[in-house]
Amino acid sequence: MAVTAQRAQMPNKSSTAVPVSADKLALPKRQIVGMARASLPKESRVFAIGDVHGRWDLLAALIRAIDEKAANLPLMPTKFVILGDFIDRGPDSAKIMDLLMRACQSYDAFVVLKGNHEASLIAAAHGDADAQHLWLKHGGLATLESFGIAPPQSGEDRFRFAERLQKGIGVEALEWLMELPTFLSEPPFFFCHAGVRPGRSLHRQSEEDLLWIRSAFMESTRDHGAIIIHGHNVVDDVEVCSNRISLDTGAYYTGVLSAVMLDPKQSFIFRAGLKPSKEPMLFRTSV
Ligand SMILES: [Mn+2]
Repeated sequence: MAVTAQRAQMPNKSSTAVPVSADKLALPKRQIVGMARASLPKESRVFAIGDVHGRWDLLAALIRAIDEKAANLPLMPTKFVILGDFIDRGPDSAKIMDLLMRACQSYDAFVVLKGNHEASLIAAAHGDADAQHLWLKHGGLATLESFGIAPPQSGEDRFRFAERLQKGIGVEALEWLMELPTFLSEPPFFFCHAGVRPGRSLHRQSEEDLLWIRSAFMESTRDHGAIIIHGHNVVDDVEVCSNRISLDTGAYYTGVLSAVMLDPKQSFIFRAGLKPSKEPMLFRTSV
């Protein structure tokens, strides 16, 4: 599968679909370094949502924006992908986890990927002392609070805390978290939480890299064999590059949650939490 980069093209002003220029968005042009000269092989559409981190308010607003957009589009098979890290930091992890679990159980087309925060919670619930320490330090306390679980008590054994965590979150939800996939391959796109190890086949990536990789992936300009749609590495604004689209706009502290719609003909970026003047941005996925 060939993915060829080309110079960035701003939307054609005669387009019927929200022709917004990068200037109007105050989006630095350097962020759009290339376009994906590729499209989904058949009539299908994918929406991918970046790191939610406990922000129910932003997730609800983003889903509303997607819903409004989708109502005006031609019908075609559609998938929704949550790119992981939907828990921690923000206040509503329990509510979000419940919503996503039910959506997954009800719709095959709704895919939730595992992020490093979900992996940390799983390890913490299995009594891993280091994971418990790191998870609580990096937003896990907010998740505990959302479930009504008390933080570790002084002198509390790590296994005792793990047991309380398991009970508080519930076996069903914990098993669901453990079984979350780490990637979704929809050529010419490949969805995962953090990114991929450059130079390694997409089907031989380690879970460690898919969930945690940072600069080795973010700084790579090589063709990975698919365009990687990911979160994890916070960017000032959605980055559309020739080999990846970065969707983690730091929702928890910036108040901006981002998503992308990938369609055979054209694609949109959605942002929830911005002022109304910032409209969805259009870019092309096929030429
Ligand atoms: Mn992450």
